[in-house]
Amino acid sequence: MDKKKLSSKNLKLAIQKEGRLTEETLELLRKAGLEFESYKQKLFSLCRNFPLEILYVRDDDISGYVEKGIVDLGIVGQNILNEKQPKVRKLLNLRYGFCSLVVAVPKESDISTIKNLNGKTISTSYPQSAKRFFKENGISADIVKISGSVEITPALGIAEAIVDLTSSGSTMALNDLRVLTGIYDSEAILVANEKALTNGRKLLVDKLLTRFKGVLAARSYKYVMMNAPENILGRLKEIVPGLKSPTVSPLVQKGWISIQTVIKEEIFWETVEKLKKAGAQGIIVLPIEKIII
Ligand code: PRT
Ligand code: ZN
Repeated sequence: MDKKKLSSKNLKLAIQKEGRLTEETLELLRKAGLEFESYKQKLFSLCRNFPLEILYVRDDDISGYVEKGIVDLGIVGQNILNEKQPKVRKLLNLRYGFCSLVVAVPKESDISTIKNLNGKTISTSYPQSAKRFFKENGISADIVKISGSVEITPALGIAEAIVDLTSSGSTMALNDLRVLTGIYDSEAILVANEKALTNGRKLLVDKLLTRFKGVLAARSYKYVMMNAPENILGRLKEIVPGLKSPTVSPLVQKGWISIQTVIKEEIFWETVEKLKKAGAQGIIVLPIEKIII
């Protein structure tokens, strides 16, 4: 790495170089208005319009770098935090990289509850998480650490069950495995070094955090415009209270108004149906670029 280019004044953020978190992490950074070059061979990037250096590393190394203060910030899966338990500060859930750590067994296995795993061999890349889970459930199992392809170990006769991450569930299905129970859910998290939050960098961290929150908030809302007869305004306000309250303006047509508001993505369709039923017309929906709260 070219040390001369790295400045101690800049904030440093470690992200996954190449993997399941990379694409959405880069998208988040770009949507937060950060300008930088990134291509696969790069080890780090300097932002042109923010005092930030982005370091591209393996996901397993991110929490350690943040804990040791090699970088101020990192974006890493909650699964890694649960497994390694680093002393870092969680700043923000980023709402991507969703997956779950689960216990799975071969489909034909007669194991039907986790209690049946007593005395059995379980392979995993998450030994600490697995050990904790089985201990909490009073089960004594032999945990074998495997660094990759955990899903094939039951077929190879190495283990009777596995503890592994799953998202779509297709890997489990392809390997004739069935999920017995979930251990925890995970998503990408922005974490910070404890000291980065107390020294002069705090201001920069806060600035970046506000930008990320703005991107996330915008993603979870839609901007909606509609026309409606004036006399149903009260009912519409109940259906869409908006961030504070909806913007209402009169239309040229007497007795009609135009309403502008925001609707939460997760309740979007049911809200639009309610609006139509109440008498709203010409409903226009727009994506929101950012919301600064
Ligand atoms: O090279 P590097 O060490 O950086 O990458 P890696 O290969 O160790 O990690 P990577 O890219 O696989 O995952 C990075 C992070 O993405 C993880 O730490 C999780 O936080 C998150 N994530 C989200 C996942 C998954 N979804 C996921 N499905 N990580 C791994 N998987 C695995 C899963 O274990 C299974 O083997 O993907 C496989 C396919 O899953 P299905 O259920 O979609 O078939
Ligand atoms: Zn990894």
